[in-house]
Amino acid sequence: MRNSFQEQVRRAVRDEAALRQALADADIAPMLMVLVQLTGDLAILDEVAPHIHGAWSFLESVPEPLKQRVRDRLVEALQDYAVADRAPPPLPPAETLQRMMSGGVGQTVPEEYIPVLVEETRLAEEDPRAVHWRRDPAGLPVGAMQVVIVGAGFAGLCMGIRLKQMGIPFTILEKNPTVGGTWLENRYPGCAVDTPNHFFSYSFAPNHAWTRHFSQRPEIHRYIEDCFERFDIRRYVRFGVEVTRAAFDEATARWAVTIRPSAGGAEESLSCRALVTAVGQLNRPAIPSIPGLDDFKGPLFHTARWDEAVPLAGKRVAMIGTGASAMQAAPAIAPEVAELVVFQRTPHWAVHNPNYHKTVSAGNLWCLEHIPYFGQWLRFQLFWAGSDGFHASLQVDPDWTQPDLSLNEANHRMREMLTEHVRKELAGDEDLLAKVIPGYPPYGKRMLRDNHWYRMLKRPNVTLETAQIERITENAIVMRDGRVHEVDVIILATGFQASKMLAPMEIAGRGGRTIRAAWGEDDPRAYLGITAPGFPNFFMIYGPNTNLAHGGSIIFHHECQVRYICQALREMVEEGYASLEVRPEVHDAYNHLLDETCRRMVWTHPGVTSWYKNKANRVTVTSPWRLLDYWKLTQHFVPAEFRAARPGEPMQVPGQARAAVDSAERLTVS
Ligand code: NA7
Repeated sequence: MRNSFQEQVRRAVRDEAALRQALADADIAPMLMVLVQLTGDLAILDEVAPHIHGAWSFLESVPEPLKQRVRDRLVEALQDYAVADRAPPPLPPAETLQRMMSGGVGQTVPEEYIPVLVEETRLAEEDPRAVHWRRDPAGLPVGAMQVVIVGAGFAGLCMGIRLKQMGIPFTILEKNPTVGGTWLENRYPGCAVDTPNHFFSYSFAPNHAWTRHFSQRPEIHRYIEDCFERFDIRRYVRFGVEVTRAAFDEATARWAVTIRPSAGGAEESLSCRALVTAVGQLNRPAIPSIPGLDDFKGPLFHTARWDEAVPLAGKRVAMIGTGASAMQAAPAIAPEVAELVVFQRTPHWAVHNPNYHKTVSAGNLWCLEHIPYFGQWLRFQLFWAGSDGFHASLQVDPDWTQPDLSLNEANHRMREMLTEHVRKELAGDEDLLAKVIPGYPPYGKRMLRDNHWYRMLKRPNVTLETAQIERITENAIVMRDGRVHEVDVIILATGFQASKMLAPMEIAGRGGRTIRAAWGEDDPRAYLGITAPGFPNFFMIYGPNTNLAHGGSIIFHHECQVRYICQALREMVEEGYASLEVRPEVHDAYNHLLDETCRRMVWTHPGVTSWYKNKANRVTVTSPWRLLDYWKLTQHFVPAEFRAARPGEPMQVPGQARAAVDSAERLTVS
């Protein structure tokens, strides 16, 4: 750590002109944090902080002379460290960190967040989420813990990296010919991430070279590929094989995983001690059951199965759906098509972010690469900008007087702010405004980022159709009111079968009971979204109720889940367990609490349908917890919440059995 710090400092000051040029062009808040960390000078923090009004870079109004002082002081501090060959500064105490963080984002960062922020940003340790053996692994049967991971996307890769670090043998099974998961499959024009990229990346593998704040698919896919190479995980992947079934054999306490080549061919069986699914929630496209869909003679495809061979230039194109995929794809193709008819069933809310289309400035790129802690502090800011800030505003106020439109005062203010943006974009087009403003509260469906959507709707070659589709013919979409849209191409931006989690795999646990039997068609449940009773040695990443809809990055959740699973596997190896299974009462208490919490939140609003919930209006996909709470819940694997068995022995609760573990209590315990 010391060496790399000094090396970095020396490199930073090698060319003072380059350093000064970069600082002049870089974000002031992370720069200020670095300065305070290097110097311990809280006076400059107090001077600058009042001019910072939020965590996004565009929310500061620091006067130029003050900015220049920060830059000059930082140059001096770096030079001082370089010349004196000083050791890196110690991590400031929690109180100082809280003061720094609060100043850096212009809001009070509560004390309880400090540990998760220090961990996420790696301010104290290079890789604080690595799971280490508590006993000498040389004397443990580590090699007997064979793990099969299903899926080579972000989640499967993270799991593979961690297992490799622990020396646990594993194989990743991937249905596609290469890595990337959802970032491989979704190739539609305009496909991009809507979580800021310097946070939407592994904490242990920051990428300082993102060219945009919200990168496009190819760059994200490249990052995944790079991580596969960097951590040498590709050689553990079997590509082009699909898992059809996995069955737990109680006699051997092992999973038999049936695979078949994606291209067709003979089935094969693999045996493993533990099975981890990393297949995502948005894996299987939802194809709408519109009468006549199969009669259409022109090209018709789903956004996640984009047909690059179909030229769209000069064509009349229909896009059905106005969710996140349509929001990105439609504005990307609108300029080249002859006509674009967008079929909206329900409008979505979309928020404007000035950084959404921007590239990362040259100054920021330079500082990320050269200045110690700059990347960590930038990550902190983005974490804060997009984490739990809106969580409180998504709770229903039972006394609120406009419950159809919003949930509470803060949510209503959000509604007004979002509406104001649309109004401005549509510049007086009241008809269009009436069509695109949702009747339900903000965040009822996934909050989208305005990808110049409203401007696109004003284009002369774009029509927003809000009537109901009746049927599709060989060359047209016919509306209920009899109007006909003749089109050449139909694009289905109709989303995914999110509630049908893990489908179409058949997962059979104890007694041959399948996960489908346990969950029904669309009612998945799990403890912490990770593990379910009746399914020993089985773990899910991005399982039930782990999607994030109030903020955050799904990669943060993946890392929480992977750490937890690694701890569970460590427990098995160190204690010599052949099987481990969550206690039903622990699972049930957790899900009861989860359902109660969801019931008070925006996603169960009666005026909204979304992929977050099932037909019975139960939220099955999305997490109701703050990022902080989920981090706490998954930080430590608790053996007493499980039953375990050594080979040939009956299942029992390890150690001192607790009568019941109260998830509510765990939620408040740090
Ligand atoms: P979404 O967000 O599920 O959106 C699907 C859209 O398709 C939505 O507007 C639906 O309208 C519409 N839809 C679905 N079925 C039909 C039928 N039968 N007729 C008309 N319109 C229909 O999927 P996306 O792919 O955009 O995004 C999924 C997630 O991927 C996204 O949130 C990110 O996390 C990444 P509805 O709103 O149901 O009335």
